[in-house]
Amino acid sequence: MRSAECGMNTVPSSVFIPHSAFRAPHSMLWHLRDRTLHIGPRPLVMGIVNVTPDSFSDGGTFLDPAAAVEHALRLVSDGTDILDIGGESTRPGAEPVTLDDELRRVVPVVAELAKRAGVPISVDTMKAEVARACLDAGAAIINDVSGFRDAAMIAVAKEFRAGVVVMHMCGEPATMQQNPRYTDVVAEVTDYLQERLRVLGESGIPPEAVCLDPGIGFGKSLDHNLALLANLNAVASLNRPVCLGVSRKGFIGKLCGREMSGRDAGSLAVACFAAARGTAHVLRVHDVAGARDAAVLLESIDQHRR
Ligand code: 8Y4
Repeated sequence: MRSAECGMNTVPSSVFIPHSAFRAPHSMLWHLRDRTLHIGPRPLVMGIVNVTPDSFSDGGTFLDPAAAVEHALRLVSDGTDILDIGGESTRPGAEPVTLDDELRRVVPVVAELAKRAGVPISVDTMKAEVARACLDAGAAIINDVSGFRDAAMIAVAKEFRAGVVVMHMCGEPATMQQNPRYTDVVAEVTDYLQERLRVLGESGIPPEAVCLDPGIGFGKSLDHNLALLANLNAVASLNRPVCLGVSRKGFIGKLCGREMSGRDAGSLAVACFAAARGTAHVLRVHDVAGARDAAVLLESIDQHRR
């Protein structure tokens, strides 16, 4: 079986914050073009809007732009802090989407929502041309699951001073789940994200624009996902907000024995675990209403901490 290509020889280099830190050591700022999001004790909710015909979630998938906009506005009324709009499925083995198709799907939805939603719009894309068109249409964040390894993507984000979500992925979407291997998944993911922060900084994207993401499910086995979740303080110790995407993913289905439609409770449990430890700050979810209630409750409890 082919192995996905992962760094195998990295040495742990980060100083970790304690497991028990409920509150972030200091409140963090995330610069997105003309806006600044304050990352405090309340985790931010990033609501998922898929504009794809083949997403493997049964919820939040709308090929019709009008339906996608309607769903997104529902997520806003449910209390989302950010909308994440995506037109390319990253499902293992999914057909790659052409540039024209992705532009046709995503840009009209982003343009409409940038005018009407009142929350920052994130675009889930690996293509610099899509990122540019969406930033022109008013998007504030580029969420690139390929981790800004394309210099053209970096240049676009820099030009617009966009916020960026930099995710770890081992390999490529088509093959990433074929026998992923690491020596120390936590150290390797953390070191990778630290290195991306350095490269982006040298390319003119300051750390204040960056949110980091361990890429749960992207070239990771069940044990890799659990090790990252249990030790996410390693990523949080890079002193940037951490985005966590676990919503309805396969490892929850595996452990709980649930189909896609029954995974929201488990998804929220995992997100709350990380948010309550202060190791996840942006929760990428399908069930916005649930995540928002959890975020409000976590913040209320934290305010009573002595
Ligand atoms: C059901 C629906 C089950 C969707 C699984 C999935 C992440 C991400 C994705 C993530 C960031 C997905 C675009 C995979 N996951 N972006 N995108 N972090 N930043 N699968 O974890 O949602 S797509």
